[in-house]
Amino acid sequence: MDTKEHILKLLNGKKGKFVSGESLSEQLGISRTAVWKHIQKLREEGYEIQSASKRGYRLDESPDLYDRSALISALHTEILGKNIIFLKETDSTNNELKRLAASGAPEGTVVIAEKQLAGRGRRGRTWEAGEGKAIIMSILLRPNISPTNVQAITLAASSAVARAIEPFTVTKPEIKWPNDVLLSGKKVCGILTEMTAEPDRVLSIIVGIGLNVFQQQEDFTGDLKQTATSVALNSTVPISRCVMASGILEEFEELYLDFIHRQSTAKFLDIWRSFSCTIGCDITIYQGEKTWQAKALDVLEDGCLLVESADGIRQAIASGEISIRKADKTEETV
Ligand code: BT5
Repeated sequence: MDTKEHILKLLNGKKGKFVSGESLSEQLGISRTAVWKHIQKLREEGYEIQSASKRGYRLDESPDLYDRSALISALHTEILGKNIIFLKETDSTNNELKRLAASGAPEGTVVIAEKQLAGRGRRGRTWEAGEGKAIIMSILLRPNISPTNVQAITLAASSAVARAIEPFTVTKPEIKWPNDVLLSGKKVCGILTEMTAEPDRVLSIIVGIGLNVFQQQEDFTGDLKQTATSVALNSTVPISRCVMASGILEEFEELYLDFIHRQSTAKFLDIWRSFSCTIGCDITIYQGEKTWQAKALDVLEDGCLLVESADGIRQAIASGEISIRKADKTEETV
């Protein structure tokens, strides 16, 4: 963290209260004039910092800068985001992180981009994210687990997103199995998890998160006009992508470390269940050419969905697509 970021962190810690120039200069080991120069730089970046003689400096507003220093100063994690690469533009943050992982990037490395030229969904689908309107980020994990546990880790990611956006939204976020986060029945976030593994050991997992933050309805095109939404469209409070991105990383880290230490998915599956809009519903399952109907009963320890078909046969599904059948028999479109 450079000195400017350090000052921001100290002021952020006492947001709305004055911190004296003397205390800042002592904590940082620099002169009060140097402190003042850094404060000026922060003001130029859009931070509203009040100053008063004998009282010091007070941070009033943080801009939605979505840059390295703003994000780092908002982030309180041990691993995730300790190494952040911020890009103006890339093909896909998952691709970028895959390249970095191949050359030895450490666990917790995060790639964030303002714009993706080839954003990817699952099974070759595309992910649209208007420049400056979304959170586009990928997280590198290197857990010592078997490949069969990876699906469960991806459920931790959707649980983390749901938790991180909930304080900003007027409606409760919902999660559609496995990983779509919805607001008011429309998709606000998609997650693409990719892994490299040996038969019994994971080498790396890349969790790519695309979250619609500032889009207005007219920003969505084609089918997305009906199926997509953003946090802003479901919020009445000021929104900052920095705060939201750091919130996602903090929530995800808490769930991930709990899983690694206890070797148990219980904690985040309970959270996942509390946001689920799938459990208890009649669903249609699409697996390759096969389409069938069942009732979703629960999510299992390994992240599979336990379903029961009309003839009473229960089975766990590990992959595929589902749509939720509503009481009036119309299919949900997302
Ligand atoms: C997903 O796939 O939902 C995973 C999306 C992951 C995107 C992130 S962004 C950072 C990282 N880098 C990448 O290249 N990808 C990840 P899937 O379940 O297959 O859903 C894709 C479908 O969602 C598309 O076919 C569209 O119908 C819809 N869609 C595309 N963009 C959307 C958006 N911004 N909001 C809501 N729905 C969208």
